[in-house]
Amino acid sequence: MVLVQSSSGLGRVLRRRSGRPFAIWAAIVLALAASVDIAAAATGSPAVEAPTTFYANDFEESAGPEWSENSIAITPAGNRRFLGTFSNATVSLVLTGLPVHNQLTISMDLLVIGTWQGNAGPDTWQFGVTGGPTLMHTTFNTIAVADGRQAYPDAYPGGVHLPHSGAAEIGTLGYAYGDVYNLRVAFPHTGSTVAFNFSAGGHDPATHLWGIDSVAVQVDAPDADSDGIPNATDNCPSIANPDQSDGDGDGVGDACDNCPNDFNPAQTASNGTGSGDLCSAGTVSGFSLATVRLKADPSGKPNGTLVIHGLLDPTAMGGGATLADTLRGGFSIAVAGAGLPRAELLRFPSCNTISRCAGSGREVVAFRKRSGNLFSMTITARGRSLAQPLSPAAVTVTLSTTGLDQAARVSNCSVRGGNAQTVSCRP
Ligand SMILES: [Ca+2]
Ligand SMILES: [Ca+2]
Ligand SMILES: [Ca+2]
Ligand SMILES: [Ca+2]
Repeated sequence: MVLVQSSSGLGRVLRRRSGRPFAIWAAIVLALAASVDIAAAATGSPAVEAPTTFYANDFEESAGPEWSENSIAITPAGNRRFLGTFSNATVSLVLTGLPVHNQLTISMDLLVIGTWQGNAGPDTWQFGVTGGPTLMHTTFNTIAVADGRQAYPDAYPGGVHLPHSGAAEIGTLGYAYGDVYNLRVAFPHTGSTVAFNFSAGGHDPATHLWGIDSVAVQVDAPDADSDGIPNATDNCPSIANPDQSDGDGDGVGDACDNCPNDFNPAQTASNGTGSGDLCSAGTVSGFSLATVRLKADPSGKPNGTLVIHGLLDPTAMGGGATLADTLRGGFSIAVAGAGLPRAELLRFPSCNTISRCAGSGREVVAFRKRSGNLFSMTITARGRSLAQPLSPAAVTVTLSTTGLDQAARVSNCSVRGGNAQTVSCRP
């Protein structure tokens, strides 16, 4: 896998070694695009995502299995490597794993080689999406005879233009006749797979050849509220909020958050007021706390420990009849309070057993059935960044599952050890 900058063609051209899985290559392209966005955010400009280059190939190394044909030709002048040459063949490009999008843009350099006679042939060339739509169907004329005309840059039939009209290069490739056209077409598209086909028609294979170079496919993501942040990554997809501010860090932007000061990623609002249950008075909770203990590392290293003892009543929580139903799909725990350096977030993405589950970091949760439908829950999280001094007056723990937020609070906190090294809080 080699990424190179090219001074010609499409600007940013990504070169690909043969034999590497395409998905990995595409992922690196996407990661590269993401890093560009991060750089933009760091310099203070809005985190607007431009169309992302999903696929690019300049054929400097190989075509890859996404192409139905893999012959590489080299131009007599300039040693340009390109996919070709072809005459009457149909060449296809299949891309899979496209991210969420509503438009694709394909661009390429088309090399028209030999004695193409435009509308007089007609010497047609076309490309499109397999199964439709046709994106271009036109003719080219490489030999400037007096009455020669070509359809490009319009469609055939219909376009009547002088030979070479719209060409980026004329006669530069070292062939007796050969022009280069920079083609770029955007079209509506959704779905994770696309197949393109490229073909020419009615040609004498000895004198009418073509090839393509610097192929790139960009995905444009939908942005329903036009705030520059695509729906897929917008923390409030229906309200324009280009700053994406999220004061409580629950992943829901302030502009949409039904409890903007409380960590409640599930946005539960069962009381009919539109306000989230977590910040509404009188909401019944099936989650209560017995103790929360925090221990900082005296050296200041991220080696603190957090231990939470609580009680869960799945029936009262309303998330499901059983604990397994309630926690199916994973859950997260947020620990926050004035006097803590920052909110601590623990994630348990999959909990296939309700007896004991490991989290995504160094955290473990254990459940034990008590009476009726009541379960005790013990969470131990190590390697936390808890920095001294720890001096919370109260700690709020929010348990969030798919579609459910439940919070409990302990406000009776006592500090032990020098420099507030250990804190223990009870209700
Ligand atoms: Ca948006
Ligand atoms: Ca928005
Ligand atoms: Ca929020
Ligand atoms: Ca919130």
